[in-house]
Amino acid sequence: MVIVFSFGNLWCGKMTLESIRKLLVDLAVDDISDAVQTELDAGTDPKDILSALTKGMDEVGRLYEKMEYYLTELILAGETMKEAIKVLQPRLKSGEKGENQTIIIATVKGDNHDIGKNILASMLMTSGFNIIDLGTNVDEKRIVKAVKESGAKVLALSSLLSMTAPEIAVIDKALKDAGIRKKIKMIVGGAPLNMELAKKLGADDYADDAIVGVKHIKQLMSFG
Ligand code: B12
Repeated sequence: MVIVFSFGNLWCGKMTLESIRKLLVDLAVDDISDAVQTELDAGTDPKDILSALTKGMDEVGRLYEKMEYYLTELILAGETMKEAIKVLQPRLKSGEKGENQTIIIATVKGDNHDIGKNILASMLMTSGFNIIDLGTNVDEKRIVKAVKESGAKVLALSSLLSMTAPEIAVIDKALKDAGIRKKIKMIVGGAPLNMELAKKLGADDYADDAIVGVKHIKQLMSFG
């Protein structure tokens, strides 16, 4: 009897996470918050909900590539994700404390995607870090200025477009030219990147999601 009950729960949990992924793909901007809240109330791990939402976004990206979705759908997907994140964000804690260290975060020049960056920023905030969020479409001059003025130990950059990934190398060079590259560790993330490319572009580290990103940033913080 107990076994049947547990299987039932497991099945239901998977079904509702699947329905959250589907609500995102269906661009259900008015229904997603309630669905996320219901899932949280049922005790589902917020990280699993984030993962279901991200899978939904990946599917939207695929539909866009296949030209079944267009820019309007991408925009609506962004709005739907933001509604979901409003409910989810306060529950996305990463556990350990960041002892008030400062991190600069930005999306690189030419890129206006900010959902992933904002998730990372709020997870870092709930971990006790001071966050200087420079926003999107940020050029190397603003980054150099912020590094000089803040004394931050980590620079976290987001790039979602293949076209804008080379901006990471531009920022690396600008920091070197300003003589401050060794003062800061640079971690990057976003769909077109991987560890190998990140290193080629001059970054110190890469993470493929915000949860792993927070862990890596804590490791980077312990440098000399
Ligand atoms: C929503 C969306 C949009 C929205 C963005 C809304 C917003 N405010 O951000 C809008 C409609 C504005 C948009 C516009 C465009 N988009 Co768009 N978009 C997407 C979509 C569907 C989802 C992105 C997203 O928010 N994902 C959810 C979040 C949670 O995931 P994430 O950003 O990847 O972040 C996670 C990790 O990557 C990581 N992470 C992210 N940053 C960082 C940083 C660090 C330091 C670390 C450690 C981790 C980390 O942690 C996050 C959470 O776990 C993607 C497809 C996809 N699957 O990525 C296409 C996608 C990125 N877009 C694409 C394109 C082509 C465009 C446009 C050029 C379309 C156009 N014709 O105009 C424009 C570009 C505008 C510009 N200059 O920036 C392409 C890019 C292709 C490429 N390889 O270059 C994609 C991949 C779609 C596709 N498959 O073709 N887009």
